[in-house]
Amino acid sequence: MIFLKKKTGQPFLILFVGINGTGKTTSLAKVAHMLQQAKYSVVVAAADTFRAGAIEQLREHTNRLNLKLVAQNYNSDPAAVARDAVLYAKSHKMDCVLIDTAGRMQTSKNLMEQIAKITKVVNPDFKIFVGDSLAGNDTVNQAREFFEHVKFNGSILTKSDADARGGAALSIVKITSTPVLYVGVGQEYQDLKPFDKETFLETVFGSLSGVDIKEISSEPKLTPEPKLTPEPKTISFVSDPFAGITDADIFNYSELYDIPPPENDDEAIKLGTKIRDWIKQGRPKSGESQIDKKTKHGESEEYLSKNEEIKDKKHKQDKEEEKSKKKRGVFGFFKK
Ligand SMILES: Nc1nc2c(ncn2[C@@H]2O[C@H](COP(=O)(O)OP(=O)(O)O)[C@@H](O)[C@H]2O)c(=O)[nH]1
Ligand SMILES: [Mg+2]
Repeated sequence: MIFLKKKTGQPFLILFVGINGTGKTTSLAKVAHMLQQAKYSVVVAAADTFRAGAIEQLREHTNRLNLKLVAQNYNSDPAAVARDAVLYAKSHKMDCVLIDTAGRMQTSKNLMEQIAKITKVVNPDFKIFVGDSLAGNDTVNQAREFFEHVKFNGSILTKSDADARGGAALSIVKITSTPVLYVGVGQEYQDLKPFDKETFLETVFGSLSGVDIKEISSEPKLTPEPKLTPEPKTISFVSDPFAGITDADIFNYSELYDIPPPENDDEAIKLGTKIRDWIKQGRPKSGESQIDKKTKHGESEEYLSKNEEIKDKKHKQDKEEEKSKKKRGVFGFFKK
């Protein structure tokens, strides 16, 4: 990108945003160092004219890195500082301008307006949100707010060298649909690493080196994924056809309709289904369902009783067949 812009003879402008203390200034210096290593010329704009010491801190970095710093006094207009830096870069045919900004103002509205003004005046090519990976959800909320006002292109997560799990990265990427570009891993200039998915996943979910491989291979199903998807109902059903049905209901239903214990899984599953239906219908006693049917369909009593007779016959037959297999408690045998 910088290379393409360089071809046009214009400097490439990068704006750094984020709240105080997250590591904006440090990250800017690291990026400056990285660009220098890649043989790009860099100008730095001290557009944080609000925080005491901010200009001196930046000057220390630019002195060490031997870079040009464009600065004015405290409380001067940051957009003017940024514009000065851009003019300097143009007149000196420099490749990049890195713009540091304030991280806190009287109110967050002031801050957002100030950044919006800088953006309007110099029109940066690239905007980077700097977030502290230690601050977790706070960082996510900051990213959300900054993104609303400054549609940044990507972020740098700092302090990943400390004991941070870094889950914030996931949320920021999701909320803003912009990538995490680099992570800060220390206070030296070279402590800026390209964001690496593998390393990141390892940081968030733990290192594989600490995991006992034997344990995993003996229980291959213990991967986190299946845990996330709810078990399909049929599986729990097969392991217990009476899941969700109380012993009392099984007992009452069996008494009411004189059902013997099931002989096999198939029978048990069928019985379980019947009991569930029976419960769903409000546990009607043998007679109740008739009345229901009658009022529903307006069928004659005669027809119903006839119908019931047939059913009854069949039921009796079934009963005879299964009488010999009579009850063995509430199907305790089923558990293999
Ligand atoms: N350990 C560690 N410290 C960092 C990192 N980035 C910044 N810092 C420290 O965080 C503090 C605040 O950084 P600074 O750049 O001044 O934050 P700013 O207010 O956003 O400009 C300083 O003490 C930095 O040295 C990092 O990646 N790792
Ligand atoms: Mg700063």
